[in-house]
Amino acid sequence: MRIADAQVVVTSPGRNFVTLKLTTDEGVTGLGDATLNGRELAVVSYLTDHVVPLLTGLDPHRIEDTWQYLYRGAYWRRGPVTMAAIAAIAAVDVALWDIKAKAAGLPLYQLLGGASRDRLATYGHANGRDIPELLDSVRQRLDEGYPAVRVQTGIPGLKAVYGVHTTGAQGERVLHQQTRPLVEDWDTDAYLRHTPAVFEAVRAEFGAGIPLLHDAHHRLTPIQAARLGKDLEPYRPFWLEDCTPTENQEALRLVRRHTTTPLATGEVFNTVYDYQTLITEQLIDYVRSAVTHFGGVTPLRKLFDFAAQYQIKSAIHGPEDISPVGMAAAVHLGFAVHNFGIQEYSGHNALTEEVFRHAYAFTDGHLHPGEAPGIGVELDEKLAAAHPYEQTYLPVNRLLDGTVHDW
Ligand code: GCO
Ligand code: MG
Repeated sequence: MRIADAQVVVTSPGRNFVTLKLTTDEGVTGLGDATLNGRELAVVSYLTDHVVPLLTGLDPHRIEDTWQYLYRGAYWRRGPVTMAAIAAIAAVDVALWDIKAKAAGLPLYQLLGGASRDRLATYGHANGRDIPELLDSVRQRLDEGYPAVRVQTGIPGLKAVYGVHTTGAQGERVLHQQTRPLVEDWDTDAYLRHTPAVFEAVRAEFGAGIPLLHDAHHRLTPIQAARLGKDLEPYRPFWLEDCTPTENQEALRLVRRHTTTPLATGEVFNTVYDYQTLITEQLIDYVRSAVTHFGGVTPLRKLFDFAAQYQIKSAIHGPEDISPVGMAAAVHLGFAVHNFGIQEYSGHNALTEEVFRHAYAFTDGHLHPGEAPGIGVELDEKLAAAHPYEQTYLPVNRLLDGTVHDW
């Protein structure tokens, strides 16, 4: 079997998604997600200009070899090019796994060692502009069956904060035609004072049993993160995510010295090297990389195996900007690895679910990959074409004095 055709499909059924479709000379197709939120077209260019021309004629069964060919063969790695390339390589990798599993007539998880569990526990997003609104949102997630909930609120005195939007199904931002990023504001001191009160209110309302998560979205210094971890300890959070800007792995040494609050990080990482200190020194408890942004199933599987030696678990990034193709790959991988921790899951809007029909199912707060061969996703290309790319950006963040801050 040989790869006969490679197509890059860009569609925006509510937000932008980039999908690679490979077709073999035997008519087997494979899909891969290459979506990089707010920088989609850089990946499209990397794929169409530099990857697609190399793919035709290759043996689709040679997944490891093709991955190394695209990663090592590019010479430039882990840097400015990788930002686009790693999503492009991920798309090729997942499309090849999809083809291999379809050719075998098996769901992908069977090729990854088979099921290690019956279903995947997820967490959903609860958010509110203030605490009462957050409590309503937590109740809604629990009514939907989510076994765990991430809690984010607005902060008194600030107009717009990460994780608190009112437009989408789980409060996600629905972005339309922006030529410039929105500007949000930030005050770390107000946040550090407010967040323990948020946890106290949620525990008072819903009791001690529900796993509660929180995402600090890279905004704190190590000592601020240490303070927050300590202040949250009485409420026993499931984790504190991305407490400091993640490029600096050493920062978590300081946080770890001060708190037993579990730590999760890695959604912006691209390679195992980004995790080296964090894993070998056991500075985190969960690795957050997505299949799409870590170069595919092949390297993410290796990362999970590496993390497992240090009792660190998986927690694959699963916001709405991971397409159903990327989500399907995550669900198959999570189903197969031993050290699965939890899966973030926000679902997608109805139109996206029509563009990408998928075999994975979300029932009672848990995901199952389904038994369709491959990753189990079908792309409706006509419907995708009816919803073309829209320019959008993630917001930027400024302190109250105007200084640019981490978003
Ligand atoms: C999460 C993430 C997302 C990111 C988004 C960026 O934990 O789900 O932090 O909300 O901000 O994926 O594109
Ligand atoms: Mg996050």
